[in-house]
Amino acid sequence: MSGRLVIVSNRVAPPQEGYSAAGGLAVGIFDALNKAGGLWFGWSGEVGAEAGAVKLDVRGNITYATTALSRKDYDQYYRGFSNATLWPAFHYRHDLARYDRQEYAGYLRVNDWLARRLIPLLRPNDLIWAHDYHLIPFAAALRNAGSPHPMGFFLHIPFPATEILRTIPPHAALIEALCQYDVLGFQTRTDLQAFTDYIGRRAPGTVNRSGVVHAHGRTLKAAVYPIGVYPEAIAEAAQRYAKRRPVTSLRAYLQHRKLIISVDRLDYSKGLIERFLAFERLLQNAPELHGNVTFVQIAPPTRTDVQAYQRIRHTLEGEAGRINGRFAQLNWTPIRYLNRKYERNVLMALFRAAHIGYVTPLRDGMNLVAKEYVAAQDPNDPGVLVLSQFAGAADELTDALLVNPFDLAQMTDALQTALSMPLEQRQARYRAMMQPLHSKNLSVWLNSFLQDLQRAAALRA
Ligand code: ADQ
Repeated sequence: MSGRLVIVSNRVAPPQEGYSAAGGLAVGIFDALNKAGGLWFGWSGEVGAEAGAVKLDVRGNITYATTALSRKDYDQYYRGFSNATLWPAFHYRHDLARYDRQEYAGYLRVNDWLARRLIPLLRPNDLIWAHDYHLIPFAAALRNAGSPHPMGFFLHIPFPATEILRTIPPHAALIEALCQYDVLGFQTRTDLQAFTDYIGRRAPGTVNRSGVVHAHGRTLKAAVYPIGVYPEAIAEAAQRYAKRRPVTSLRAYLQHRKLIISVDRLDYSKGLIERFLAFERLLQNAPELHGNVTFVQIAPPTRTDVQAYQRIRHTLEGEAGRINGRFAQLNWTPIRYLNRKYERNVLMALFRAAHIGYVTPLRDGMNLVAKEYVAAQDPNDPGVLVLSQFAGAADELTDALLVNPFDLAQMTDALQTALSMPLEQRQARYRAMMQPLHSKNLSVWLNSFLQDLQRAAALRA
């Protein structure tokens, strides 16, 4: 790659957490930076102390540049506009979104402030790649601060339909700012289509068939780059960790029982309540399953200081308790609900031990758990993926049992079908799903985005 890669993301994954603790995105970024060498810039995760100073930490090929946020910046930029306005609205939950002018001002202010802190660290040939909804105005802020660099942006979450986007009061300014990037990446064709629709009807501007956007006096590229995983590495980790402690003790508990597994951040977009209720229906409809199937839901809490997250946590605790109270036996708990993180490799081994991967978000940019679950399976005796049609991953994993998470009866049916699916059909579905996992793996995502960013750089030069 010509030019150094500079990654900008809201949170910089701390190097001491290491590779094995990282989620899919962090794995991808590590990989890109490790190969090419580069800088990773963003918030350190600290609030208050020493806000303002940029801390540099050089590890091998990668320089981590991080800064703390002041309490006010955290409240307005992160907890406020990013996670209480943009996140719900972009996930089609504008009923949960609130808008506060001061928070939006804080969001713009922090983007400006971060841009001014990055400027002294930049070199002339750098390529800048910003990630996610926290940083929509970051390119505009960098350009105002004098940066001539090529800049790309990848949106990890869905891009909402125009009428939903319009419920965010500063939508026009946000999209004008987004057009300051040179390359825009989306997870799915649906997201790109929604963006194209907004540009055509509201910007106004055009997006042609090759994804060339003309809007707000600029020419840029918009395209679909579905994020992937490294399927071989996942399969290898899933086997290697099969004999580790949490996996063996779960197996010992299961004995003959079938395992249904779900792993998510505790978030209202992930459809956990609907999932619990569909499992309850399964137990209600099929008494022969009592004592013979266990549903493990792993869901570490996130954004615990945002009200909507406190509410969903409370509701889920209530529902898990109620359903368990209704069906449990002395030696069997139907739902095992765990609010904690696990080491990545342990998760992969748990996926391999599960007969069903139960992944039913109400809306999700991609959902890497769905891909990880498939990649972790034993090819000779694979489990079945039950997948929401509203996860980006459903575009590629069409051989999953696709469900509408708003249709509880359909989800219950899918669980029942999955539990009794014959081996040959499971194998055929597994093989079909592995194809896109290989052909669109994580390095394809990285390389295709970076190639387009380099092309944009050549055009700017
Ligand atoms: P997330 O909403 O965080 O990501 P997801 O794609 O499922 O959702 O990625 C989560 C990652 O964290 C996975 O790699 C998973 O294994 C890991 N993880 C989840 N729970 C864990 C736990 N308890 N312990 C340890 N690891 C855990 C956002 C978007 C998604 C998009 C990704 C990547 O919301 O739609 O797919 O970015 O673009």
